[in-house]
Amino acid sequence: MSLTLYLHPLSSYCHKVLIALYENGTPFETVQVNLGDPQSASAFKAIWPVGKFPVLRDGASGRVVPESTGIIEYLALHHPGPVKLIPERPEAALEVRALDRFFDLHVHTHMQRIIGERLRPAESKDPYGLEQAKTALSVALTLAEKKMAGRTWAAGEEFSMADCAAAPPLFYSTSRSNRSPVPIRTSPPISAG
Ligand SMILES: N[C@@H](CCC(=O)N[C@@H](CS)C(=O)NCC(=O)O)C(=O)O
Repeated sequence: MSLTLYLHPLSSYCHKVLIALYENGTPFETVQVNLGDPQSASAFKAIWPVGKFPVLRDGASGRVVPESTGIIEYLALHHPGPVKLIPERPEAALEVRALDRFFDLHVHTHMQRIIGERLRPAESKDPYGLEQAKTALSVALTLAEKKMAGRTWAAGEEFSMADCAAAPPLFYSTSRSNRSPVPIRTSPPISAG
């Protein structure tokens, strides 16, 4: 098996890459990273000193690919499957890449910030930063709602990397069942999962 994904099972950015792998039935194995365990953390940082997952290692090429978008681009190029994660038509590819950036930077980032606030120790809470993140997330969700209205998938009629980027933060932002930390609302409200 040439592909190894370094991940944590609760990591939403890892979910983004897992969606791409599963969608194409791409064979891979996993290494679970536990940053709380010094041995696991240092083994992982020897591969990717930044210490953020997911990271993909391709045993066939010896290549280490960090960053969820970079990993999906790498998979699309070197391990393509029946589902085109990046469309061939340049204009369609542009839309997919633009939405991938949108969901990472304007939805995922704020969702992480809001969930991260729950994990902070009481003496390190940042209510001002939390409010800023909630507002920014609400703006982004309203935009996403408008952009995706009438589309089957995030970027149009085909599944793509944009859906891999959209699904994890939308799930964590809107799911009641996982006790979303804040009731984020768009106008009109998007349906909660
Ligand atoms: N831009 C990165 C973000 C990755 C990221 O934020 N990963 C989180 C988990 S979802 C992480 O590694 N957190 C551990 C830490 O920051 O110590 C990507 O797209 O892969």
